[in-house]
Amino acid sequence: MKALEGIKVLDFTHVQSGPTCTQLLGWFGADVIKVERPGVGDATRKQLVDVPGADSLYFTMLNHNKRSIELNSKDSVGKKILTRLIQECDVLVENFAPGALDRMGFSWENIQEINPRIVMASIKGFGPGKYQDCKVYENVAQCAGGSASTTGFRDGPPLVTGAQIGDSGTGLHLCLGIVTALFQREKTGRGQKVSAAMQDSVLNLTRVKLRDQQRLDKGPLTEYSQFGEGVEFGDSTPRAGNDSGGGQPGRILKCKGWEQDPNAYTYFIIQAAIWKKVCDVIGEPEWKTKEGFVSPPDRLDKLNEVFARIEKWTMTKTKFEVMEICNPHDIPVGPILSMKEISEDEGLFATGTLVKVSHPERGEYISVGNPIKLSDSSVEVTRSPLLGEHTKEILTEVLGYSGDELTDIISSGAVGDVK
Ligand code: CAO
Repeated sequence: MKALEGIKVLDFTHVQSGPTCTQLLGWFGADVIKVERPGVGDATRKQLVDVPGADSLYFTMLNHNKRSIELNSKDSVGKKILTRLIQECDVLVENFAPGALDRMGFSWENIQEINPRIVMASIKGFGPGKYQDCKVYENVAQCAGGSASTTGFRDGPPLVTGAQIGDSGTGLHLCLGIVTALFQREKTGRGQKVSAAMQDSVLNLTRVKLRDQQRLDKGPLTEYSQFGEGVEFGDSTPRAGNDSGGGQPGRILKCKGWEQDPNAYTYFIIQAAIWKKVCDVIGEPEWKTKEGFVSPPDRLDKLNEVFARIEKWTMTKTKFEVMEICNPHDIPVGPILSMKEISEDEGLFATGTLVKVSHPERGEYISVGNPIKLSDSSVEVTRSPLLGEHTKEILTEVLGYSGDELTDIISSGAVGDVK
């Protein structure tokens, strides 16, 4: 038995943010029915194509454990089928541009009337307010949510991060909202509307920087390298390079081979508790007692010197050797792993965090499995559906259409080219 077994999800999502949410629901055992425009489907099917004629990795890696039905939701027959799906499903998830669902004739009010038990979950770029009508993509959310202004180096421009905190981050937030609403429905019998804005989700993930914004009103941020370097603070949280966010000085340092390998680096943190061990490991035992080096506040204006010395040591070791040497001393270090190294990591395959999936059009590929492990609800990652692969199955098995009615629906053109 899977945690969400019996829960039917009408998946009206596309691109990345919404599909990450419904993929999680699928992994937890829900029956996810992805509604796609006939003949077109989710735009990502044909974006960043690497195998001609096959669904792209962009699509396949975001749409595992789903069924696909082609349905024109602007056509009268399509609307009738969509209404039936809303009646049958427990959850409707969508991430259309603001107002798109209303324009189709399916406002939250109408949806509630059709099925008062349904949980309707929406992702938009912004919450209510002056930007509520904007279409939004990942990097816009990273910028508007405060992440970009606090990422990068002080003397460089704002930076976006490779982690898709705007899309996948919002999908995660929405997923939690949906499961919470289902839990509340157990008691009230009623569904509700769940909303997650990408700006809000990014801000939630960037909350330590809003913490620093308010601390700045009380004085300089002493744990930032900038303080030790004697550079004045402005009126907003600055970009902090690779400083650690929690007050313990940390940096990314070169390791052996950095001249050839762009990822031969390690993260290195010098927590107060392990400072003496760091001194021994790098060969500077006198720093343990040397004036100006003993306590963390003493060292704040010498962090560049300290890390330069540690780097002299890390450059004599590979990033993995640094880890092997430092771990037994509880010195927090972390190798900078490339995507190549990650995709070859047997340990990640063993836990199901990485999976190999077989696809009829593209063969075998690697994907990220469910990163959330439930001891009583195992996950089997199944391939993404082909466009409209389950149209007939959903019309007959889920909605109960048969005979002439089914024939009329299929010949109407509202459900694509049914095989
Ligand atoms: N049948 C008929 N019409 C359909 C359909 C179906 N099955 N599925 C979608 N459509 C229609 C929509 O109704 C809409 O029509 P109208 O513009 O006439 O109302 C149209 O297709 C396009 O939908 P869209 O505006 O959502 O798509 P877009 O490509 O123009 O915009 C995006 C994409 C992502 C910017 C926008 O959907 C958005 O802002 N979503 C919310 C924020 C979000 O999730 N962003 C993350 C995206 S991942 O980076």
